[in-house]
Amino acid sequence: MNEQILNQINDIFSKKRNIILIPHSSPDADALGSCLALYHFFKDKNDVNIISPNEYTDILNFLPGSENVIVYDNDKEKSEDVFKNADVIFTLDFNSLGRARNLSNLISSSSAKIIMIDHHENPDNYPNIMISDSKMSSTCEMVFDFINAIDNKKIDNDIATCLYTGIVADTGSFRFPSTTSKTLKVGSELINYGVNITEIFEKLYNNFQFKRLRLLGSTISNFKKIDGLPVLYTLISEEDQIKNDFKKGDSEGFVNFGLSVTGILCSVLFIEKKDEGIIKISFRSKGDFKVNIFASRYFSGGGHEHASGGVSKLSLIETEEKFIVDIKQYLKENYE
Ligand SMILES: [Mn+2]
Repeated sequence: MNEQILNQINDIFSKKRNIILIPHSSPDADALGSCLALYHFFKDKNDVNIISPNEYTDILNFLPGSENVIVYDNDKEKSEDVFKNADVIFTLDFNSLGRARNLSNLISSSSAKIIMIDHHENPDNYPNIMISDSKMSSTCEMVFDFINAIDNKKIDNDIATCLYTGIVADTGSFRFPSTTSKTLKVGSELINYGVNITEIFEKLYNNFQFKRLRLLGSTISNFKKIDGLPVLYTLISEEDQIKNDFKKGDSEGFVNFGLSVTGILCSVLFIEKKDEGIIKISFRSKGDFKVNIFASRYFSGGGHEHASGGVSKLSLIETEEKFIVDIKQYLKENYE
């Protein structure tokens, strides 16, 4: 954070503020961890609310303070009241208002100062203060720097637990290429605040229902290879979801299994969402294979070079057929 931004921030928080912290829709550990860390940081001297656009996986309920999160979909009236008094809005772990879904109008029509902290590429120009760095491992790593720049004595066990969880989740436990020596240093400092790393690992990764394991089994059996391409893909139909009591977040990480196969550089997961009339798509890749350009060109999506999302309004089978044609075309144009 440069000095000019730090001065602006210090100026804003020189008096008591009504603050709203907003993660992207269906928040993950990084988005919610960032919100909750800032919640603990600001709550002594300010009025702070966290509003999530929609529900999220109950796996994250172990994060300290999560009982205070307002879910807009479940509590519209309260959320709108909170917006009326807001002085400052943080948008965390996203950089285009569309990612806040049904909250985007409330954000853009608010007179509050908007502060973005985010690590995705190509940020939109909506905030008053933009703290954006796509080289960062996670928004939580950026929030660590943000808090330290303002008050380096303020991090406590609650803040450290939220930040550590977000960093672990976004870096695949310090494995992904976005992990730098500084990321590990931040992790190490957070452990010094008493973070229980084994407990966080257990809560995040060993905390599922039996049916989720069955769903993982069928998702792995469904993986298909496209002849001659370093690509695997798999599908989760509506039927698979009903059979296995699918809950939000259950398919988190499934797509990564495709990349465990020798020679595979890209793995794709299609999830049928009949209620929304769409197929949700997750793209993962490694090495030179950049998946964000493919996701945006063919499936109205985007994200990071190695981790992107997209959508299709076709049926599951039509989406699969379209994908096979598109990925062949894309590889021919870009990698031959
Ligand atoms: Mn993130």
